[in-house]
Amino acid sequence: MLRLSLLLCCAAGSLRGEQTPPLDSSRSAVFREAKFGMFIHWGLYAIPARGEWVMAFEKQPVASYGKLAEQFNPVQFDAREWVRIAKAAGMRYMVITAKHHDGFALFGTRASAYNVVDATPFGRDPLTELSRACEAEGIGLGFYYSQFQDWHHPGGGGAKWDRAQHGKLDGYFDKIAFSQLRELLTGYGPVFSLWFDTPGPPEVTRPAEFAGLVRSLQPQAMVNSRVLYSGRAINELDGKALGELAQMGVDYLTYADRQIPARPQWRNWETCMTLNESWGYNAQDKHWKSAGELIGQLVKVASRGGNFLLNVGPTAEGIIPQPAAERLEEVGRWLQVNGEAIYGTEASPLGSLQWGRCTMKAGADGATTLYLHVLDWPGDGKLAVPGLRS
Ligand code: JFZ
Repeated sequence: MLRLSLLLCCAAGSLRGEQTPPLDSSRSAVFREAKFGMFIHWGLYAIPARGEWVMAFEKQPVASYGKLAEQFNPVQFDAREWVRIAKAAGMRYMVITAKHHDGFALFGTRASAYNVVDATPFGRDPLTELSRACEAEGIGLGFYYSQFQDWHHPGGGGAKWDRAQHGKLDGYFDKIAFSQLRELLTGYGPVFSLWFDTPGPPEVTRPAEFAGLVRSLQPQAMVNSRVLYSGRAINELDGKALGELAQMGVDYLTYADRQIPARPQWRNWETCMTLNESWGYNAQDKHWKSAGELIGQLVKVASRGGNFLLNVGPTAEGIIPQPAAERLEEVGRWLQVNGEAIYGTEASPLGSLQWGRCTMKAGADGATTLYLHVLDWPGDGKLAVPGLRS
């Protein structure tokens, strides 16, 4: 499929649609410019290679799943190579699972021995190495942190199938979650974003404290809405709820996985997407999206004003699977040519178009640039751009 970006300048005033509470702030500029990031799901679950939910799906006892740590030795891990792949793909930031629901910390933490430095033969801290490699290349580094669900530490949230999981939620929060979050916010330089997930009931899961801790220790870090709301809830938020989120220190909305909102949004939001159908490495999953499909999704997300966070699931050896790397490279080649129509753009004011999608940039001089992404050339060769008065 042929994709072209045409450039069209018009002196129209504001072409933005209705303004909703924007969740905007001084912090947002870099995020809005960046548009495209790499999501990384990596942990002990890369060893069984059946996805990051394997422990829960198979109700594996805490002790036996935990033994995977003794095998975790990704000697081929090279932070600079991962950053090179992200950068060549045109990605401007990455978000990595510092701790997923299995409770295993992918960083050196004093709050729990269940971490990559103390419990594995590998003994290195991948987050330290990534933070250095990202800094050297000008890539933002954000952390996914499962603040509520934790299947390993007593009192952690989520389903329970083992006595070892029983305990007080607040005990888990105070001993593990807040301590580890503090370490992530103080030990790795500037943090691009905090990506909370599966928040649990707000009355007992202390969302304001989580957001507040980020705000106080890393004033520039972007906080996602999953500190309070699951992805599905995002569609139903009214102005009041959005105002409360902003008040809490939340900077952007995370839609449900792989979901792209039906209409343009002039506020900060992000869609996370899998390259195949899995987040954590899954050896059986060969359902890779084509580069063309991925570019189409990136354009669709940009045309509705969002960021696209595209996931890779590295192997237990520390390698980003080849089919993933190949597709990312191709997306990067497209962005080399068409990046101007993606980075720093906002949602299209043109509504749905017969032939493709549109992104927009408002210039300092009051002029507006519309980028037309032509996905299907009209048969008569005439490209109709509706709704322009100038
Ligand atoms: C969560 C995690 O459980 C999953 O393992 C992965 O990390 C993913 C990115 O996030 O899964 C979700 C969370 C929210 C929804 C669906 C799956 N949702 O709101 O539809």
